[in-house]
Amino acid sequence: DRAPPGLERLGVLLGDVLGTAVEPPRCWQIGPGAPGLALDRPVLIGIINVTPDSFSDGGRYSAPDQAVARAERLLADGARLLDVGGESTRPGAREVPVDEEIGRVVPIVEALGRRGLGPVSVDTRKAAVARAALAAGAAVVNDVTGFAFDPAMGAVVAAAGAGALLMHTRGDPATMDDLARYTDVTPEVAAELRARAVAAERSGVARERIALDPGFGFAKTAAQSLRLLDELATIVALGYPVAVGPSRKRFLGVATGRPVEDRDRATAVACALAWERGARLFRVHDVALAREALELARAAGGGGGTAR
Ligand code: HH2
Repeated sequence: DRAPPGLERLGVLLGDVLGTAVEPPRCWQIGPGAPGLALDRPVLIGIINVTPDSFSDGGRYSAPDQAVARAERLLADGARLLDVGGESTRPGAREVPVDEEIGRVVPIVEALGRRGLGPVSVDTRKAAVARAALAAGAAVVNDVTGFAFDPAMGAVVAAAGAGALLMHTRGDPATMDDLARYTDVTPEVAAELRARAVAAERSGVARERIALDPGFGFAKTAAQSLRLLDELATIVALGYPVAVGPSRKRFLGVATGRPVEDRDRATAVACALAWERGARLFRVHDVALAREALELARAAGGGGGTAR
């Protein structure tokens, strides 16, 4: 249900030249084996952090039975993808050795698969972790470095025929705060994200399996994240499905004065604003609340994502 690749590329080029939006993709192909995710309604991505140190929910879902209960709840609330992460990527976080990360993530992916819970994405920047999680049944690799951290990532995802969620950041958790320097944040993030998408395609990942995420809070100040949220249509105009991950992040605290444990309402509003600007995928902790806000945004008819 998409235009042929050549035509689509021409559309993106024309969109760039004329400053207008291209026909947005209707489906994000993930896989193998998992049906594509239709984008005519919001795709809620429920977060399952199996890390001891994530900034808002560290250590709560590390045992397989806890993660399974969490997954059942997220799916009942309306999640259409479950994002399992074994390494915290917040500023200053410690890098987790590959074997330790595999030991955290793979038993959870297997436990979810045994119970038919999914589809599952694995939140990792390491190709060895992605390979193990994909072999265990994951359908998507969600990489906060957009496949920049590990040069083998593109080939691993391409070989598996999996979906690729490419997020924008700069540097690593130790350096990213210092790299939040932009003349004009949105076009720079758009250009860097497009380069990541092109690199992924060159390593063999099919275009229709790629989704992009501006990476709120990653190598961005609060003001820059807010600006990117407002100008999200520029990212949407690249022609890929767009995901956002505002959940409980500091920029919401700066805007509302709320502490991290009281940011789910602001998260839901941020999702609705992002929907209006053309985002279709929403990575959140509180799926039920975000879904309600997104149902209203969709019913109100916004969401064209027209670039300004
Ligand atoms: N944010 C986080 C982790 N992964 N993936 C995508 N695609 N987009 C995001 O915005 C994103 C992400 C950070 O949030 P969280 O998982 O809650 O915390 P931690 O990194 O401490 O595990």
